[in-house]
Amino acid sequence: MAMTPVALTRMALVLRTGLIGAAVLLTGGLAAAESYSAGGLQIGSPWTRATPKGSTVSAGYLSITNKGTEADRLIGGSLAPASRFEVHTTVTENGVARMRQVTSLEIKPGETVELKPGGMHVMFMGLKQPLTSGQTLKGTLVFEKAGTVAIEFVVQAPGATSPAPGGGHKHH
Ligand SMILES: [Cu+2]
Repeated sequence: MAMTPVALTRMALVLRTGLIGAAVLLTGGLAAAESYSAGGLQIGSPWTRATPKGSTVSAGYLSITNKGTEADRLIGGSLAPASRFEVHTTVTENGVARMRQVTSLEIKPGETVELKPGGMHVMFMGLKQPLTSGQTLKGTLVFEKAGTVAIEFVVQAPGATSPAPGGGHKHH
């Protein structure tokens, strides 16, 4: 077998979670942003921010590209240390930005939906432990058609605005 130990570990992880069709593509480097595919969906660079002391919530960001021919919807997910996971949008009312929970987020064929600071995001609530920069946390995304996809969120610094430390942006 020509597989590296890293590839074997990744494979074991996918097998252990019992998920078929969630291929993990390594982009190289420790705690680097990764991309995942499930059916026609491609999920890029899931990340979140370290939590300040005493805080039990954090937001998660990623991109979802639909390379398939049917629309799909993000309907939920999980993060290991969080007791609740919600899909949120940000709306501005009277000049004040507020987060609002939505039941699902549609990704049309050929479309890329970016979950990023100031816009759509996923919300982790009831964190049982603080999130620390450099951590990689197991989680899932649940789609109406593609089902449950195992992913990992990379924890960036509290003020981070992108998944790449230092502001660099990796193109695929
Ligand atoms: Cu939120």
